[in-house]
Amino acid sequence: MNDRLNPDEIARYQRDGYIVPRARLSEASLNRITAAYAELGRAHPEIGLDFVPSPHVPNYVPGLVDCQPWLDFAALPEVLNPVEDLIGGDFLMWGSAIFGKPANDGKETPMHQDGEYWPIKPLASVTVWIAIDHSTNENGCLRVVPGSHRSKDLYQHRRDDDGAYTLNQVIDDEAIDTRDAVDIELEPGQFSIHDVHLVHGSRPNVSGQRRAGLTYRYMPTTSHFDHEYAGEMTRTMGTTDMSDRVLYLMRGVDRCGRNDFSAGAGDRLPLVTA
Ligand SMILES: O=C(O)CCC(=O)C(=O)O
Repeated sequence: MNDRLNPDEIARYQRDGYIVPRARLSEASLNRITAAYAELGRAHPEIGLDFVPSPHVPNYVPGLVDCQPWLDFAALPEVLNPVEDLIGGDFLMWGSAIFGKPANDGKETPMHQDGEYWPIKPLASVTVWIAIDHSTNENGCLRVVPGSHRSKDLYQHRRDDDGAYTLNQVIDDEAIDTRDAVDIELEPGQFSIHDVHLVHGSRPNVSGQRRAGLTYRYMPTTSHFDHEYAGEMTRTMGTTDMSDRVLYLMRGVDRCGRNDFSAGAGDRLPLVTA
């Protein structure tokens, strides 16, 4: 199947702040991801699978060193092509995470905007959210507020460290109108893409079905991933420390000329692009 986005899909992304492309991952790619996730769970029973940050960075989660597959998946052409259609031909990958949502007690992801805690100037990124399992209303699929990205405003977020959520930055219900929120239900191998300003979250998983999703964050290189500002955000807001975050140029060149591709040198794995 042609994995490029058509003009209608691009227009819907711009209007709603997210899209589920009509193309999906090949069966071979999905099988590789599913097998890698099973292996991660088998080799690391000590890791809480609700939220696995940066599986593509060795030892980011202490002891997790078999990270190459997770970097390889970030470079799948069937993922990069639609990303390029949305943000242009010059972009880098700076983040990944697995939101595993185990059956019966998978944690809620509170409503939030990703941009609240990312050190990117000007703020720009897309997230690709790949369904490893069926992702449904029952098992806590991604929920988004369509159009909430358009003003590019960031809502007031509250920090919540009590461990009930996958993330600690929360927009309180009173602050946003979630009446128009929609569920993004996906089959394994389908994926959604959402904008950095979009309000989104997901409910807890109280069903008997696991709901694992794999995410990658890509930003156009017209923006600057500011490592210094990242350190400042950690000190003042308590955000995850991204001051040494490794950046991978996925396509094109560094347009702004300020992105530091030497950061996190010891963590850098070889990037193999097709
Ligand atoms: O999968 C989830 O529950 C939340 C994912 C999310 O917030 C994100 O990818 O930005």
